[in-house]
Amino acid sequence: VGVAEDLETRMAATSLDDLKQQASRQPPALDPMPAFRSDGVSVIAEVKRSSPSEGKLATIKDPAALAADYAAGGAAAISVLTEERRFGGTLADLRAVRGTVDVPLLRKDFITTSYQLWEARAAGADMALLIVAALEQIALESLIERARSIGLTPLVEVNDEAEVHRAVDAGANLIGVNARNLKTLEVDRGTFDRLAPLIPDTAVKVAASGVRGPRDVIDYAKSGANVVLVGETLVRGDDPRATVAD
Ligand code: IGP
Repeated sequence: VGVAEDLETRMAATSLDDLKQQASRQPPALDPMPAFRSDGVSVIAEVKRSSPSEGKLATIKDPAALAADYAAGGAAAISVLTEERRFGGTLADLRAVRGTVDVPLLRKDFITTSYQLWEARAAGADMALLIVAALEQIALESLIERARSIGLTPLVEVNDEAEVHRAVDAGANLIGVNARNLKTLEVDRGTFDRLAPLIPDTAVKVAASGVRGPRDVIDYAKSGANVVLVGETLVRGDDPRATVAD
């Protein structure tokens, strides 16, 4: 659909060599894993303008200022949606956030090519999202490897049991359970409880989506989440800094 056209447009405008050049001018990528493995639950706070299920979530005039509030509130990492059509994000948002905060940054997008991984690194990302449901197993494996070779930490997202096995087989060590089914867009917070026991303890477990407040964070942590990823509740909240700190 539109997403593929957007990628083609960018590929026509910026060569892979140019991206590699830009990436080489970035400071080395940050490793989020030590913070994620530390005691207690870490928060990845997300810069999210819109969603397919809710439409526009908030008017984010300055993504960098929002990200600075997240970092001040204690976010261990920040996720930036860069998908334009459905989420209203851009790589410019990611670059703006990179210019402002020094916590690890996740590029949140539908990544299917190594070009997009280079785009992520060139824009200053430290992590890249890989969605199992959107990738053949061979592609998943090669994108995990490619991400690591670029210095990016891949966050591998799953939504059912078979996808957990695919993620583990592909060598993922940072696995996100998305409570929202990307096909139906429905949120089922029980998904994490069901899938977490299938994830080996050598991997970091991320619970993503549907967090309404501190209670849900505590529940996810009790079910074994090392990290929770929160978008909508933070961008809608009037004090994102205090909300992350909570
Ligand atoms: C954040 P929420 O319910 O807190 O806004 O969810 C995040 O989990 C969600 O944005 C997300 C997502 C994705 C978006 C999870 N996986 C894949 C786009 C693509």
